[in-house]
Amino acid sequence: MIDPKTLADRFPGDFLFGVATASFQIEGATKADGRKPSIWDAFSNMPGRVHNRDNGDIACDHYNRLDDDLDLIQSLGVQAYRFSIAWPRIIPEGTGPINEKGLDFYDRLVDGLKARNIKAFATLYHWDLPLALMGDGGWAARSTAHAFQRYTKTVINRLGDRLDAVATFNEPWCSVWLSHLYGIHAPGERNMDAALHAMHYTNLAHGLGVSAVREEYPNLPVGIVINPMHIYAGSDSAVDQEAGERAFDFHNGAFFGPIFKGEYPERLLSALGSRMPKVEADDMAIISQKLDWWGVNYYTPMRVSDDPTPGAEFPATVSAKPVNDIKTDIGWEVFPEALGDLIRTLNERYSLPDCYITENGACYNMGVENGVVDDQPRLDYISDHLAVTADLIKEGYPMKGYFAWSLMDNFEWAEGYTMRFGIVHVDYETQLRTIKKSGHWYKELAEQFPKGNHKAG
Ligand code: IFM
Repeated sequence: MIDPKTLADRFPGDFLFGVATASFQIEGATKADGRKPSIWDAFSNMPGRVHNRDNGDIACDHYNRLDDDLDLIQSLGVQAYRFSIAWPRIIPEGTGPINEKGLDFYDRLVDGLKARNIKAFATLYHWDLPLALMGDGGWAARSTAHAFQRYTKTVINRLGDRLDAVATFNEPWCSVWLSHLYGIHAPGERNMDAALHAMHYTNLAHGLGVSAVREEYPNLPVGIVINPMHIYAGSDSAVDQEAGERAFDFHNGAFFGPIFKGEYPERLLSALGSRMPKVEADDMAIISQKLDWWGVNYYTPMRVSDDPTPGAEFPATVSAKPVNDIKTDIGWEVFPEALGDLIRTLNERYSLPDCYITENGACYNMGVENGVVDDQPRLDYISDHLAVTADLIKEGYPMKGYFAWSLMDNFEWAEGYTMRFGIVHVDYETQLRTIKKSGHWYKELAEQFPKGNHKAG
């Protein structure tokens, strides 16, 4: 275990330590104050989609416990809170009437953060698409990108004066590939053509969202949060190396290419371009507007080999064996070096702005014993990844902050409530919050900041 104060010495004094959550995962109150269903309400009500048929109806009941949860965040000594805004609370049908009560909730949230001197990092889309938009095709429809632009304008007009940063999307990889190709997340589609439409319209929505933010508050730092894969080829063979490049283009290039270079990767276009929707004349310019920052969500590396099956669909890869036997309770390989390799590779290939680690953390499911949650493996995971982050700062990469995923245990999507990522334990029967050992450790580190005189290294 790294001593938090020793680790703190490796970060600049203005480095931000924060905690992160997302609306659908914690809020509950899915029918309160005019909110209408999202695709995740529908998906979790369908048998066989979410473990145990868990849903977001109550979750952490954060909607009704806002002030106590803000006190909890403050008690962790952090400087920033990353949260997402639920589109179905703001424009419940996706298009049409605006729901003032939904905006009021986030007004209270942001004011509550300001009153506690905590920076507000908002994400506009963390997967809770208003269900009504599925009637037009959801993310496979161009009209959804325009609906997103109006939603963005509505939110920023109301909250933009008090936000410290805004992200358009959280993890487009998940809302595109995991949701439309692999069928694991809502809406559970398994179709490459649908996925390619979702890819382009998500990228377009991001660009339209950036324009909307800048029209309302030109000085509000705007960015996007991506979960890029650090891809290791399963062997040194030429076919596996080439498989690694294809995987890079598919998993990362599909988003980094248009956003940071104004173009889709060549390999992706030649394999799948004919199945993409029409790219209109201004689309790529809208998508590739310069960003103020970007967020990286990192948990585990991706290891791939060539898929030798004749006619295998792009990227034509299969999973290769993890090199580290240590896995978290959700089965993800622990490999902190990949975070460093990932940031180096992405900066080599794209010209990237300031970077925040907007999510990092680990799933361990130990419970409360005698009032204590001893989650030493999570503490080790976080401290090892922070050590890599400090190395990156020393090498000159513009790493500006770190948000632990997550503030508290919550609805882990298709895994329901069984998988726990919080640094605070939630008892879902009583809604009692208990700060875990990792949370106490993180507090000791975070409360060293801000410091005016820190030197990175
Ligand atoms: O819980 C999720 C979060 O919503 C997005 N990033 C990964 C986390 C862990 O799976």
